[in-house]
Amino acid sequence: MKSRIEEVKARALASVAAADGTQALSDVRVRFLGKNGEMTALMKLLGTVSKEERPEMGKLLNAARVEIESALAAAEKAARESELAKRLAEEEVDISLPGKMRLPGAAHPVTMIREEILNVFLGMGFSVAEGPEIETDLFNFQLLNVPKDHPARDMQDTFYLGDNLVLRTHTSPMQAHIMTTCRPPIRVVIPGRVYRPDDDASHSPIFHQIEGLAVDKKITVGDLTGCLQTFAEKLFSEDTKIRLRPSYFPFTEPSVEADATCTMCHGKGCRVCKGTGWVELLGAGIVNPAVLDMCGIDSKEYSGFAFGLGLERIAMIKYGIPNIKLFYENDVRFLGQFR
Ligand code: FA5
Repeated sequence: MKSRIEEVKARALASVAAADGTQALSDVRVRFLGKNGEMTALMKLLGTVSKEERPEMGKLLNAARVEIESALAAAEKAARESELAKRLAEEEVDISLPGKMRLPGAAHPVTMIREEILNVFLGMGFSVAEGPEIETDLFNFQLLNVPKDHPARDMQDTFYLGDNLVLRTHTSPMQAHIMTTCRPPIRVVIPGRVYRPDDDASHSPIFHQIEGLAVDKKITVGDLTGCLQTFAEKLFSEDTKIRLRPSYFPFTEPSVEADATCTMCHGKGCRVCKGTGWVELLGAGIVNPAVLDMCGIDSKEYSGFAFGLGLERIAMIKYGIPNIKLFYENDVRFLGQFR
């Protein structure tokens, strides 16, 4: 029995010494000290030893167990420490490296200017409506006093989706939608995306407009002028002035182009306004009585004004942006300036 104990102890200590890492040591622990381990088996054999020898063998067995246990504990501690040191070395963090920056998102400048403009008109008692980007020829042209084959169609030629459907060239068809479905008094602004076969530094094939429409009894050019003057003061600055120049749109009579004093030089003349002191703001006019009647509103009782502005153009004026393409390239160096 004594030699068995010595032999098992020697193998256990050799296995502890040879074990490489905490997992291997755990296996050694199970093999020698576990419930079915070799030392436990020897304990069970103690019953077969003679009464005289038993106390000595018991002592020997306990001493061997303590020795194996303490060798295991020391080896496990050393293995844990070396594994931790290895992990720390492998996972070393270089705190001098620059962090990964997450740039916060922000609204696109066209969205920002749209919200700003809509808020100005909401403050003046207008409500907001939206409508379809695919329009019938009837709403995009005919109800706006542009019959088929009329030369005025050349002003806004467009992308046709068949004989009768077009990508809307302006937000003005919404005038006809609203006047055929709502009764005066009407005060509404309509933002939306529009399409034209244009392409240069200040014209894009897809751009955004806001339409304005007011219909009531006794609406005059004075109401239109007052509304646009207030709009320009609120959007740009208190000292902004507007002026109206005669123009032509088939759906308004009279028609005007509204200019505002240049936001860069405040009317003195600079590069942005090409030395004139004025920048073109929008198209507008008194709703043509023929349009009111076609939409079912009695032109003898009611009159109205309407206007249409290009959002990109207004943003270009307000922020001094030289090229419309900058809005669509999604270059964060450009977009980040508006945050
Ligand atoms: C119209 O679209 C009329 N519907 C406006 C109107 C509404 C007049 C109601 C009377 C009553 P115009 O084609 O001028 O008008 O366009 C209006 C604005 O859209 C222009 O002042 C300009 O700022 C902008 N715009 C026109 N074409 C483009 C384009 N291709 N790219 C960017 N902006 C454009």
